[in-house]
Amino acid sequence: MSRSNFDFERMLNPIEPTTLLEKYWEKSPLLVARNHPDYYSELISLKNIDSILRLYGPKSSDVDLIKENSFFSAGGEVDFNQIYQAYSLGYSLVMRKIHERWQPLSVLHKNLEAFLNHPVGINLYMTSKNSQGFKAHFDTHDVFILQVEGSKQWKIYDSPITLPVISDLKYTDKFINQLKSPTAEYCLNKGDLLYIPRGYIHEVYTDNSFSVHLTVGIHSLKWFDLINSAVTKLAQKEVRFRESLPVGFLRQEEAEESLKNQFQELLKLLAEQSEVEEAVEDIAQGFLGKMSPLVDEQFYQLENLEYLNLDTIVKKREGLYRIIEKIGKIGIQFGSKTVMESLRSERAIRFILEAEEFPIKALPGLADNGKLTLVRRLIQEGILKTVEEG
Ligand SMILES: O=C(O)CCC(=O)C(=O)O
Ligand SMILES: [Fe+2]
Repeated sequence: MSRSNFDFERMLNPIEPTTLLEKYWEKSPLLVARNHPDYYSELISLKNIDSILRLYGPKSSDVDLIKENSFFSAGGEVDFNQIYQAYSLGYSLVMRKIHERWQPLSVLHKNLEAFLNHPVGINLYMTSKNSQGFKAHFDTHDVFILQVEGSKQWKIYDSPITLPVISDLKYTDKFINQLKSPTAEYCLNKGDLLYIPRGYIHEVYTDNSFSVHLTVGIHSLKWFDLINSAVTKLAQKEVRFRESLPVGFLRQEEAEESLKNQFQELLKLLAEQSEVEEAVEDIAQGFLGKMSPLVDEQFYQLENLEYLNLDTIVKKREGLYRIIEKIGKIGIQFGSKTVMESLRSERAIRFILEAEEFPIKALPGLADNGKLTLVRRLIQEGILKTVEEG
């Protein structure tokens, strides 16, 4: 596998993905101190930040300036002319969904979603020295912190709720008021990584250095999401799930017993009749349908289609792919897009899903013309792209 872009494995290195998943995932924080300041420099560096800011437009709800929990433009969007002034007053700059604007982060983002099969969001935090953006808090998504410039101090406390959900955020103040001493204190230096499972309270600040880090948030799909999908799908077929609760069900004591009985019956029906494949499909469509757009070179690809020949080398764009099988057809789903082909292309499609990069002539099962037609179509759909030599 080419090392020219970041994926889950390279982001974690030298920790193996399996070690992270078996020992730390949803369980406990992990610091990877690398002593390799430039480890993440290909992803983004200090000099890139101004030009990326411009890609957000003059005002954006994805950009904020925060100092000890107060927003610089309370109630409004940040005026970009004020950003440098606010920063020098100690406000942290937060740039959300930066992967939608910056190609190396878009590639990391798509590689992570392809590996994890969970929605990912990447935000950037920049803080001047001796400052604090957010006060102590916990998040309801797991985070990987990638320190890209300077350093930041992290105090980590216990997790007051195991694997909290968004509605648990209302308890934040209560937990912060009862805070005991931290269980770990780390100085994250340039090139280091920190994993924090959702729920662990953390408090973050700079001392004598400024800091830029990326927060890679994993907004994982949960078992209750899958079960919700299963119920919703079954309700489309089974009218009993669509009937109203009995009129007056809150006040009639006698209704209580029959409510309980009917609830149990419906749960039994759910267990017997719901199809896990259907529920998974429902959840997959919701997730894939929201995949972020291509950020590089599609116009270049379109305008060079006529130069394709059998020796041209192509590869899949980074991201999550699924094979779609329907009667008499086979297809590829990439994001919200599904490209269906006749079964004549089955071997070629399966080959493409497995392959890294390949010359067009290597496609199995099709005549030369068919190979070129298929590749042209997949380039137009933003699935394949050409690999430039050299
Ligand atoms: O750096 C900060 O101010 C807060 C960062 C944080 O809490 C996070 O990335 O989850
Ligand atoms: Fe946080």
